[in-house]
Amino acid sequence: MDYMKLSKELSYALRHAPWEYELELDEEGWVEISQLLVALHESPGWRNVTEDDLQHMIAVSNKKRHEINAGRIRALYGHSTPQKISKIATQPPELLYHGTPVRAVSSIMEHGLQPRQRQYVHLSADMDTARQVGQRRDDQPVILRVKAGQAAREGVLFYHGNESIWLADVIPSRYIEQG
Ligand code: HQG
Repeated sequence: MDYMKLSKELSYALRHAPWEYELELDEEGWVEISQLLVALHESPGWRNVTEDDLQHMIAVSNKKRHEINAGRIRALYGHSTPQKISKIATQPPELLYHGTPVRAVSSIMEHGLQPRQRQYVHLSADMDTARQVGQRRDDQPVILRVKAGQAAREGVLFYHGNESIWLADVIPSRYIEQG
């Protein structure tokens, strides 16, 4: 089985278009695995997918994008569905990072970091992760430093995604540094 392809399909279903699979995310983004499997089994490529395959897909992935608990599965970040996934705000580390294409920097320094198509702004816990995120769009991305601790103390909300990804609401540019 192509577990990377399965992971992409699940990210699409659980982050962006659950209705295409006749699924409804609960407030925290969970769906019943049994319901997800019914939907997947309708498509010829995924007729034989089992819960064990979903566990294996998570285990072999280079990023922790999904989690399973008590017969349910959800995406940990990345959502663009109209109803915002509810998260518990948490104090972040003092510094977080954001990798972005050169062409986006002037707009970010003017308007702050915005969620754009997603529900939350995505930040990286370390520069390496930020570089990888930025390289999806630019070979030589800019790594911005976000004064997350200070922003949180002054009222910006941050949420834990996984061990290397944090989420936030709009981050005003006064908390963002270049270079
Ligand atoms: C940019 C992937 C202009 C922002 C990654 C980014 C991540 C602005 C783009 C996760 C802006 C949005 C999310 C502003 C933000 N003006 N551009 N004011 N504010 N932007 O894909 O953070 O592999 O929605 O810099 O690894 O790139 O799918 O966010 O370039 O963790 O699991 O607008 O998605 O994870 O792009 O990536 P995205 P992102 P997966």
